[in-house]
Amino acid sequence: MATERTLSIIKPDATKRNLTGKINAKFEDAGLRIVAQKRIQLTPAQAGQFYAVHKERPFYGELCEFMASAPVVVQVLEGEGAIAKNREVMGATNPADAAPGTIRAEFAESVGENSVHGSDAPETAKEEIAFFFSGLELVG
Ligand code: FUP
Repeated sequence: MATERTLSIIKPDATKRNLTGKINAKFEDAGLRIVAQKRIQLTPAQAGQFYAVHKERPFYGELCEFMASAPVVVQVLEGEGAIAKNREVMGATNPADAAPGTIRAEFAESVGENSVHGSDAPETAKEEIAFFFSGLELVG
């Protein structure tokens, strides 16, 4: 399988509870390398732009407010099949359905406040990485 890069976000519910290190350990234990990382505060408008694909969904407003409610850690994870591997490590969107040992099973508070985001396909990974990082910030 090819080496891939994927965009990950540690969300406000997790940064507020000081879980960045515990979540990063899950990525590293799974063989994903954190090749870029920064802690930033999004505005609701920036969160809305990032999640534009969901703008017709009933939870969109709440999702944008939540993503801007505290700092997030945005990161690029690299590894063999990194996109699918990261989604395995994250677990299902709703923590009630997430497999034991996954980030969402262990840390997520609800379907809305679910601790992490991960790109879902190669094309979205490319777009989402470019949304947050310049080429100069990706040192491998
Ligand atoms: P995921 O790819 O697992 O992050 O899930 P989705 O792309 O389906 O959803 C993106 C985000 O929208 C979720 F992380 C949280 C939010 N969401 C809700 O708040 N309620 C829902 O019913 C579904 C998603």
